[in-house]
Amino acid sequence: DTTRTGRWFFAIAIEGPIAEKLTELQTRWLTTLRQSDKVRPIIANNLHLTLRFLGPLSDDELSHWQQRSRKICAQSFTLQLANLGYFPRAKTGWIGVKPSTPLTSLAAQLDVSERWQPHISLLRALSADALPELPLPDASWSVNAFYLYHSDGSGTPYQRMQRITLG
Ligand code: 2AM
Repeated sequence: DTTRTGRWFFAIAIEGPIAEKLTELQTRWLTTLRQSDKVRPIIANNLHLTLRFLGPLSDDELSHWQQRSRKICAQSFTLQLANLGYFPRAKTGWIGVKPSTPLTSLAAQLDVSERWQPHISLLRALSADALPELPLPDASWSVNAFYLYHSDGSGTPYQRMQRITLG
C-alpha cells in the first residue's frame, strides 16, 4: 500500500525564474562555507514552501485531506523573498518570505500550527554559526496554486499528486 509510506505535505512549488535565482543563491551560499563537502543543496525541481506537513497517511487520511483541500477558498496572492535563516536542529539553511495575510489565511485553512515559519529550504546538512552576508534576490511573484506533494524518501524529485488552484 504505497499511500502509507513516505511523506505527504501541502506546499507551494517554486519554479521558473524564482527557482533559478534560488539555485544561484545556493551556489553563492556554498562558496561562503569553509567546509561545504557534506552540505546538500536541494535540487531545483524540489524547491518548495511547505504549507502543512502531513507525514505518512493511510488511504482514509489521504482522501480526507484531498477532500479538504478541494474546499479551500483562497485568492491568488503575491509572495516576496525575505531574509536568510537557519534551523539548527534540522541543519537546514533557508530563505524566508515576507509575512502576508493571504499566505497566513491559506495556511490557517490547512490547520497549520502557531509555530509555522514559512520558508524555502535551500541547503541540508548545513552546520552554521552565522548566516552569510549575501546579496539576496529581490523577487516577488504571483502564486496561483499549491500542491499536495508526496516524497518517497529516496531524494528523487517530489511527486505532485494534486493541484489546488487559487481563485
Ligand atoms: P523543511 O523544508 O524545513 O525541511 C517535506 O519533508 C517537507 O515538509 C519539507 O519542506 C520539510 O521542511 C517539511 N516538514 C515539516 N515538518 C516536517 C517533519 N516533522 N518531518 C519532515 N519534514 C517536515
